[in-house]
Amino acid sequence: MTEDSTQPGAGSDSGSYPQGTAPSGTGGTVHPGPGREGADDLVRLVDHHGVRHPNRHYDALVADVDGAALQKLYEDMVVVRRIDAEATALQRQGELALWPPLLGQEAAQIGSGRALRSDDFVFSSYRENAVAYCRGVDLADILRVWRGNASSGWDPYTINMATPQVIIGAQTLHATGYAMGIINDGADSVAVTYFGDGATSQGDVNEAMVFAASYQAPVIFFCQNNHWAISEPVGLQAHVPIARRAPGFGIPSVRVDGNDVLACLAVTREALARARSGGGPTFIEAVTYRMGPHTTADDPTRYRDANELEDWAARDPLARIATLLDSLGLLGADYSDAVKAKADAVAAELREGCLSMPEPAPSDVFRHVYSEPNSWLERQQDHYERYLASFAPAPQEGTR
Ligand SMILES: Cc1ncc(C[n+]2csc(CCOP(=O)(O)OP(=O)(O)O)c2C)c(N)n1
Ligand SMILES: [Mg+2]
Repeated sequence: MTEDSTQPGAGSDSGSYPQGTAPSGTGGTVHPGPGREGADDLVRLVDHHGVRHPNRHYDALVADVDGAALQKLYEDMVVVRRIDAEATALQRQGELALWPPLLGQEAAQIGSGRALRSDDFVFSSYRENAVAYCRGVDLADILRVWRGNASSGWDPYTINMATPQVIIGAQTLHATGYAMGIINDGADSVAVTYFGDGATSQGDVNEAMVFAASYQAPVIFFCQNNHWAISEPVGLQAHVPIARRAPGFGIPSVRVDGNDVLACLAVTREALARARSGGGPTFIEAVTYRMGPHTTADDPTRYRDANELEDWAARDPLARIATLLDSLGLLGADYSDAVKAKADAVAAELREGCLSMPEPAPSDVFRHVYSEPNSWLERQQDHYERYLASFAPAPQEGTR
């Protein structure tokens, strides 16, 4: 695949949409911004050959990203890929019930996640484990739910990130409501909500955009278009690029190469600055690809072409930054060894945290339903405990 074929209007970026409706023209963005030829153009600062392209508008937003900062972004991506691989292995070994891999989406999540301030608040789906990493989550906490150990992984206020939402798109409403609260508080923090291409078909997401625009709420809608909603390709539900929908709600939008960590950082910083200064919401469509299965319970070979995966593997988000670092003389053996050692250490910590998680008592399931005592629930708990006790071995003759 040539670089040209990844440009909008050609190749598989546009191939996701039905023939004849490929991205083109200038109609997709309320504020196209200087440096972008048309509203549907992908913002891309580092191409998949690892070549850094100057950009009149977005360069200023990442001017502080020197070699060391680029190395840090690369390290983050290597580490979260390792976390993802380790969690997948834990699931395959029977230690987790399920795992939703993020393989291929590291740049979208690290680029956006590293743009945030600690007082911003994230509302995500189940796949944003790299964003949780950026927020400083305790590693074992990202596995707790998937191990069936707790109904929720962490206290949202410790890292200013709500626990993962599995009801598709619901978190966009939570983020918008939170952002309306930020206005009432007179604060300059921002709510950021992550969701997938499939989620944009949900009423919740559309309702959230209506409210966000009406109240000019400081919220970022960060859509990771990974091309699939389980087995449904994005082209089925989106006959034009998803980013084009937002201006219809009065929300400026931007399409970014979701496999370019630097571009994702730049567009998120721009959206954050807009929100902090009273400019309201922004919709970001990060065009990326889910290289793994939907979850470990899914088999994508049943519904997608192996060639598609091959095309996207050539645009791997980590490989392009590795190539860029190498061309800058910043991918030496010492640095590479240190990154690998860090990823191994994080993976070991994750595994240890998973295996050493205390098993909850079966009746703990009743503990966090209501904050106040509830007689109905107490009766159910009592019934359940007596039921469990019925499995206790009967006392043997002569042992009384
Ligand atoms: C309201 C609702 N409807 C359906 C589902 C079942 N479901 C789980 S994941 C998923 C696909 C979501 O696709 P997308 O939004 O693109 O996110 P991705 O999984 O690709 O990150 C669906 C339909 C659900 N969890 N919630
Ligand atoms: Mg998707």
